Order: sequence, then C-alpha cells, then structure tokens
Amino acid sequence: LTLEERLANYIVEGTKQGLFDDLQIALDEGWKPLDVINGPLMSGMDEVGRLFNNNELIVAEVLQSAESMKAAVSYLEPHMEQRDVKKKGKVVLATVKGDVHDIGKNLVEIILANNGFEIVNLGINIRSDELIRQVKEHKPDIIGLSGLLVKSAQQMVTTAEDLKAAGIHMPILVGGAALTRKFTDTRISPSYEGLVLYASDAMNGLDLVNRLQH
Ligand code: B1M
Repeated sequence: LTLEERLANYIVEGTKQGLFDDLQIALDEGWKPLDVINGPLMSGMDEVGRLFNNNELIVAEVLQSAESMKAAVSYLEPHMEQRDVKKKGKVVLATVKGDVHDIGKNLVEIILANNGFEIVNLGINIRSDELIRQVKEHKPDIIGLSGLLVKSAQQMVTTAEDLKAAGIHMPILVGGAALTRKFTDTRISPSYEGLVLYASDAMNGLDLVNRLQH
C-alpha cells in the first residue's frame, strides 16, 4: 500500500498501530499537517461514513475510527503553522444540542487557535440556555456552531432564535456536514439579529473570521 492508502486505512480500520510512524513519514516527506488531514485522513473518514451508511460498520467501530482520527490530529497539531501570536478575538465554540460529533469542531478550534484566536470550546450537545450562559460569561466576538446531523441544521435555527431572544447579536459562524450555504441564508440568517456565516470547512471558517476581525 502507498503511504496515503495506509493513512486512510488507519481511519477505516479504527486502529492506531503504525499510525504515528506513518504520520511522521508523511511529515518527513514534507506533507503539510492540514493536507494530511484533508487528504488521506478525511478520505478514510468518508469511507467510514459510506460503510456505516451501508450497515457495514456498527457505531462502536465508527467510534474506533473517530479515536484514530483524533489521535492523528493530536499528533499533527504541534507541527501546524502558528501564524499570528497577537490575539485577534475570542470565539465560543459548540456542537449543537442533540449532536455528539466533535472532530470537525475540534479541528476548527485548532486552526483558529493556531491563527491568533482565543477559543472557549464548550464541547458537544450544548443546549441554547447553556450556550447563552457561556456567551454572557465569556463575551466572545464570534460564536461558532457545529452540527453533522440533518436535525442539527434545524437545531441551529432554534439556537439562533434563542440567542436572538436573549439579546445576543454577535456574528455566528456555522459549519458541519448537514449544513449548506443555502440553508444558512434562507433559514438560519432570518432567525437571527446578527451576521450568520457559513463555513464549508475549517480553513474557510478561518478565512471568514479573519475577514471579520480586520
Ligand atoms: Co455519525 N453520522 N452518528 N458518528 N458520523 C455521520 C455524520 C453520518 C453522515 C454517517 C452516515 O450515515 N453516513 C450520519 C448522519 C446522517 C444525517 O443526519 N444526515 C451519522 C449518524 C446517523 C450518526 C448516529 C445517529 C448513528 C447512530 O447512533 N445510529 C449517531 C448520532 C449521535 C448524536 O450525535 N446524537 C452517530 C454517532 C457517531 C460516533 C459517535 C460513532 C462518531 C463521532 C465521534 C466524534 O465525533 N467524537 C461518528 C462519526 C465519526 C461519523 C462520521 C463517519 C465522520 C464524522 C467526522 O468526524 N468527520 C460521519 C460520516 C461522514 O461525515 N463522512 C457520521 C471528519 C470531520 C473532520 O469532518 O465534522 O464534517 P466534519 O467537519 C468538517 C466540516 O463539516 C467543517 O469543517 C470540517 C473540515 O475542515 N465543519 C465546520 C464542521 N463543523 C464546523 C464548524 C465551523 C466551521 C466548519 O464553524 C464553527
């Protein structure tokens, strides 16, 4: 197998045996950490999603794949470029209520933190009232919401309404597999007082918040 195939396979198989050695080989060959994540590791995760959809994997196996992905991201994180050290702004991040997927959100955390943002990561399955409490406490410049399930897209609409009702109107960055720009513009934006930005991936999220803070 090629290095790329092996890297994808660690995620599909949900194993860490040999993973770090191969990640190090990729780094030594000059791969950028984010290209490893967005390339072979993500294609492994897409394959996991496909197999899961076809009932060829059970949740416990998908969880193992998630563990491998998290371990790989942790290994690569110290090798990522740190751009601005000057603090650009504070972001409160959460996966919305009813949703426990956190790999994408944590990737957003790493990328924003490496680029000068202060991150308060609230975790997964965060209800609006908890989010509102934390936003009032931390007073961020931006709120970041992640969701991967179809129902999470609807939950973002509800969350936006709840934030609006609480008098909160700082920009919201939304992302996650079940979301689209169209859904964001037609359903989430009209439910909120402030700006709602849709990010297709973590790097796009960084671009958007960078533009906001300039
Ligand atoms: Co779940 N799961 N899962 N799962 N899971 C999906 C999402 C699914 C598409 C798989 C499938 O059926 N093909 C499907 C959703 C169907 C739907 O609603 N349309 C699904 C399902 C059904 C479920 C359960 C309901 C299964 C069950 O119990 N029967 C259950 C739900 C639990 C719940 O949330 N209440 C469930 C559970 C799980 C595990 C716990 C086993 C595990 C998650 C572990 C964890 O996160 N700690 C898991 C996993 C791993 C997946 C897949 C295979 C991979 C997700 C992932 O981590 N991708 C996923 C299929 C797939 O996506 N291919 C699937 C890698 C990650 C880096 O990508 O999070 O998309 P992603 O982030 C991207 C972008 O979306 C974006 O940037 C990232 C890239 O740079 N992004 C943002 C994300 N958040 C952002 C926020 C931003 C900006 C960008 O700003 C704030």
